[in-house]
Amino acid sequence: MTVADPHATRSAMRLDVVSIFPDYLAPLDLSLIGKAREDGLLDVRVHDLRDFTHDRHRTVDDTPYGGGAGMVMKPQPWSEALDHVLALDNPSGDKPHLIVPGPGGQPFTQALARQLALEPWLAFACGRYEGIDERVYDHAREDLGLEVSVVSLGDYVLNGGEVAVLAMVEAIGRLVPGVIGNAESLVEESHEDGLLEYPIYTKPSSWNGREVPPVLLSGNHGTIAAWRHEQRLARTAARRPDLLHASHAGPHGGDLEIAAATPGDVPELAVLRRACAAKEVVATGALDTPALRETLDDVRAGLETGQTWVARIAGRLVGTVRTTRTSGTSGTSGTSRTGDSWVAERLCVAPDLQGGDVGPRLLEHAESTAPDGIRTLVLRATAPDADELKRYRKAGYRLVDAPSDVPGTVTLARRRR
Ligand code: JCK
Repeated sequence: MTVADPHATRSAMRLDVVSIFPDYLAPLDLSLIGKAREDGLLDVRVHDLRDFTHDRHRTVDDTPYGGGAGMVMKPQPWSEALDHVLALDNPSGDKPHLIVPGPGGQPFTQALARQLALEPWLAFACGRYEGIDERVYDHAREDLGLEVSVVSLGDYVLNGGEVAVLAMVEAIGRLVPGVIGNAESLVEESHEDGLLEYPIYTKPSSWNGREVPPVLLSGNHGTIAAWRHEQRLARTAARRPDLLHASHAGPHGGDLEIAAATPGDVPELAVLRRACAAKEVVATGALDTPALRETLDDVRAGLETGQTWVARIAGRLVGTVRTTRTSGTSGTSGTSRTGDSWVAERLCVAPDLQGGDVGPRLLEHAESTAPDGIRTLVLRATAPDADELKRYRKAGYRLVDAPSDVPGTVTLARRRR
């Protein structure tokens, strides 16, 4: 007799793991993940890389070309192991997303776990020694057509990929529908606001002379919620100050105050500029972005040319823009005068506040400082993404076909009434 399966809409997520220490992955038989395998929600298969060697010593490593410490994993066993994984119970020729743990990979985060939990099939390649011959990655991508991601568990050095795979499979597996019985626990997690958890207590209310904080016994849910929020803020400030920003100060972080930059603003300004430069590097792939090499002295010197404006909320520097006047000319001869224009450039907003009103308010301020008689407002932007261009359009700016002195920079303009 068949029983209605509440999870019948999704077939088991398949997870293949290749390692020279398959026993290292034995914990995947236990606890929540082991139960999910029994329930048919996860289909985990562990493979021994040495089964794909052909010599008497089952060799998987060799010395590195170019010299250096340690040994490197040979490509051949990996190639055969991947062929085996791809052929196993796979009549329709589906392809897994190949995850290779490595100390130099993209960080494994809850956001990445959430993305990977949507995949039907993941394969994990556990390296050892100094890692795997680079050609295995190229072969998997280019010849096998796999998506390959090198992923790091964190900024410390392990001896191999196995522990990282245990952590990743646990983090990903618990996000697969049905693996965690209580769906509420997951709903709560998706309301993340970037603060650490509040402290938790259970019975007895007095233990070894230690009391549960009385507020938790008060039955006053409003007071309890406020106390828990305070605890989260205090903990985050103590343990993870990097997670704390102005948006946590409360619903009204304070008013936006715009002022002319002074030498005292230089250090904060340099940090903000660097955050924006890093985003440009990612967008353009230009590793030589000058803004990334800007020193404190450069930022200080920049205050002398044109006018730099800074925006603060509750004391925190959240944005900046620079305004200058240029003599406007047009035409290839460069002689026909069209009147001076007012240029706003190096508009930069703290990454966590982009898309809000800091950018528009700064731009509005920059425009309001344009002298009378200026007819053209120019906005220079470096490698704007589609969202930014949309915001500039909304502010009345249109892309103009003007030669740009800085590569990657685009020029937008609007007429002033
Ligand atoms: C996979 C082999 C060992 C040890 C060389 C690394 C500067 C290279 C990881 N978060 C993480 N830390 N470590 C790993 C990880 C380590 C691995 C393998 C994952 C395969 N090793 C190893 C030292 C080096 N140094 C830093 C040079 C590899 C994950 N995920």
